[in-house]
Amino acid sequence: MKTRAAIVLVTLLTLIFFSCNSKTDMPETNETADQTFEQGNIKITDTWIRPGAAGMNTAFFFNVTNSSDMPDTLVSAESGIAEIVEIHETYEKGDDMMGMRSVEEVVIPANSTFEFKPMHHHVMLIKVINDLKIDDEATVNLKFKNTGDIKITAKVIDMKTMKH
Ligand SMILES: [Cu+2]
Repeated sequence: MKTRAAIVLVTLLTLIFFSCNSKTDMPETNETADQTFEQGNIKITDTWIRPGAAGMNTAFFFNVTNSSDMPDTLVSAESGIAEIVEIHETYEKGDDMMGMRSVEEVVIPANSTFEFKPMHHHVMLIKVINDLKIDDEATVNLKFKNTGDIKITAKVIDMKTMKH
């Protein structure tokens, strides 16, 4: 009887172990990559790219934290994944219509975090070279007036299933 109970127990524990284990082995799709890119007083986090088909437009999003007592300015973004890369802002066109347009630069105030997010500022990827599919990764170079270049990588994520 005792042996049987022990066997049942071992089987149960094994099952629990493997079911827990398979959870942690699941690919981290649909989550923002927890990567941080830091240089000087500038930290880039929450990088992600919206999926896009070759020849079409999509966008790149991220947060910038400036821990300096001085403002810094994002002056350009460069990447080989699109024919044209621009810094964009979203604005109200009137009649409840939203539009977007390119801006020369974006000032990141001192001691603050600035979010590049959908319906706000973003980096526009115009005429994507290859399909950008979920879980693909791409490199983007962000150029700041004071801090210089910060090379980051971003994952392609489906916005609809994002956790935040
Ligand atoms: Cu845009």
